[in-house]
Amino acid sequence: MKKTFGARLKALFGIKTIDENFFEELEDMLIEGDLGAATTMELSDALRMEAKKKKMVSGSELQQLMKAMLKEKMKTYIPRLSADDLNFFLILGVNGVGKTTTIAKMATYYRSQGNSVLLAAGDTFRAAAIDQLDVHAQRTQSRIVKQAFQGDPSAVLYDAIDSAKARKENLILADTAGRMHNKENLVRELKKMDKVVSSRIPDQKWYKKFLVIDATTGQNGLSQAQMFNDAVSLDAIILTKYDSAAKGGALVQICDKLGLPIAFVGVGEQYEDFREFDTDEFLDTLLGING
Ligand SMILES: Nc1nc2c(ncn2[C@@H]2O[C@H](COP(=O)(O)OP(=O)(O)O)[C@@H](O)[C@H]2O)c(=O)[nH]1
Ligand SMILES: [Mg+2]
Repeated sequence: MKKTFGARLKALFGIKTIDENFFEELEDMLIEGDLGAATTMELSDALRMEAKKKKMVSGSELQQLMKAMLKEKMKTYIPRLSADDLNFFLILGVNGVGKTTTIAKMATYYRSQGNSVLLAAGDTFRAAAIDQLDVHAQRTQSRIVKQAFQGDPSAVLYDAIDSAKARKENLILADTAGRMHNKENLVRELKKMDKVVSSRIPDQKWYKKFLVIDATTGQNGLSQAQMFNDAVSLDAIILTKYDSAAKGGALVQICDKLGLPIAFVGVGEQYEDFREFDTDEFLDTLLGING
């Protein structure tokens, strides 16, 4: 079996001699691990300096230094809800990344904290998407607001806000389509939804936009984040499928380049396979520390 990224880094940091070969191998590995050229060079330059400054430097010292540097680039944001105001979470991301599954997990998570959750079926692009959310609504005992297939997603969100206000529910989790006939349509639709929600939600402070990123996607995650961030200005990232990914280096780049924090991580297909993001845990796994 092919070794995971963390296991390979661990093996590299375990070698006795820290020489130029070591740094070259490290750079290749970081590039392969989706950390991107800029972050890779910044890290390897800093580690080289450290190795030069001290005469004897161990691999594990460099590994810890690298973790500290990456930690500075990563922020977490664990969203707490207002009990008295209406909170609105717009869940965005390309097709298949795990948006709908994540909504069901979030519904379970926030419901267990005593919130009343309403799901909004904003993915009207695929007929099956509405049924899928319906099933999750039943299983998580959440109410759902939906319209017919191919309806206007912004109208669904609008209705959901009115409905939640009337029922005094305090959290709306809105599903969205990750795909349209073309990118221009998608961006237009995203901006329209954002405008509708902004104008209808009583307090902007409680409106948050999350981008779902599939950990198995690699480098492409950065361009996805850039596209959505340009369209609607994101608040945080949710990483999914971290159970099946050997690496999550693209996340470091997203945090570094766009300055976005990470909220949650999905680690399986069950509702309980959902964690608040923990930077130390993530970096220890990524870098093969304590692995
Ligand atoms: N292993 C694993 N699978 C996941 C995770 N999150 C979602 N999935 C699966 O990914 C597939 C697509 O999920 P879905 O929520 O429909 O994606 P959407 O198109 O973005 O709404 C489904 O088969 C999910 O079960 C996760 O954290 N781990
Ligand atoms: Mg979906």
